[in-house]
Amino acid sequence: MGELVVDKHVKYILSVEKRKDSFESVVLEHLRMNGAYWGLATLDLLGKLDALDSNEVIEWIMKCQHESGGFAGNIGHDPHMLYTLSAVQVLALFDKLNVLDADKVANYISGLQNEDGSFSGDEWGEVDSRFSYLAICCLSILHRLDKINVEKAVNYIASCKNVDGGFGCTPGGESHAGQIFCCVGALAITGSLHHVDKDLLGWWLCERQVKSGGLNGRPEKLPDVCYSWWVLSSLIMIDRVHWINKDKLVKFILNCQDTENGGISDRPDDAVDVYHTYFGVAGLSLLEYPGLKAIDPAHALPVDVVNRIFFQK
Ligand code: GRG
Ligand code: ZN
Repeated sequence: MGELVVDKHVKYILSVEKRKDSFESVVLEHLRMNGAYWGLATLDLLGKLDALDSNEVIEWIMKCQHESGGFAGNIGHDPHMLYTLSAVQVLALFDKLNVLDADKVANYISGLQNEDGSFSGDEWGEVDSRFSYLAICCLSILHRLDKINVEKAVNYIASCKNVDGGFGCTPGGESHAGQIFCCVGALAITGSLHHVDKDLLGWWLCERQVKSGGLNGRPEKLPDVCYSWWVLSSLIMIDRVHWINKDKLVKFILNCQDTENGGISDRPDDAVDVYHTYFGVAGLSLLEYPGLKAIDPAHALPVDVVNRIFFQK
């Protein structure tokens, strides 16, 4: 079996960052903030965050902030909860949360909580349990969870739970591993994991492992490297990670590397992208692959960064 080609992946991430007019960059223009989080978090897990000029990145991030306090995917675009968490996460990676007016960002987020405890993603109002996670994770990093009604937020997430133990995007929505990560993550951060039936959910999650060793996001679907994050982080948060075959999953992820030019794809032999490179490396970190920084399964940030936020105020 091949190894993780660390130097190639670092080179790949740096090249995507520089090639602002590349195909991938153009396609991802509106969510460049997410791309920045995926790329920079990957570099940090690989121990190479210093390969980039942090001042340039921070300056660009602050240009994406709106009057409302929320962040956009790029300069001149509209703010959304998705980009707001990514912006805060990247600042946390660089230990630069102090450049933020935390109350202003928290006001933007608390303004998106609805009467039933759910959250909208932006001013247009679409509701999804993903946005509950984004709000709770972001406010937790900013030490501002007191700005929302946490009890109502938790009850809304609990109402998205299904009889199979999983969670959907809204009450009654089909269980999906991505949504499960969001709900379990938000419940973990707020100390509310008693709402989860750990054995039932653990069973559903470990059944996501297919013959090749990879994980899928729902029954009957193809395996995909990004579920190494969505499924595995959830299993860890509910203490059931020993229910899957770790060695086979490591092999599946390593098989999705472009060993020549760097980067990781969703499945073996597909084209690589920054998103799957991040979730592949983050998955390997959760699997305790040697040489990688440990990652926190709830906040999706390296453990040393999370410790800095919560224990070194
Ligand atoms: C900070 C890590 C982090 C995340 C932020 C936005 C968000 C919170 C989480 C998204 C969770 C989610 C819904 C992930 C699923 C993404 C995905 C691969 C969707 C694909 O769905 P389908 O139906 O593909 O196209 P399948 O795999 O089911 O065939
Ligand atoms: Zn994927």
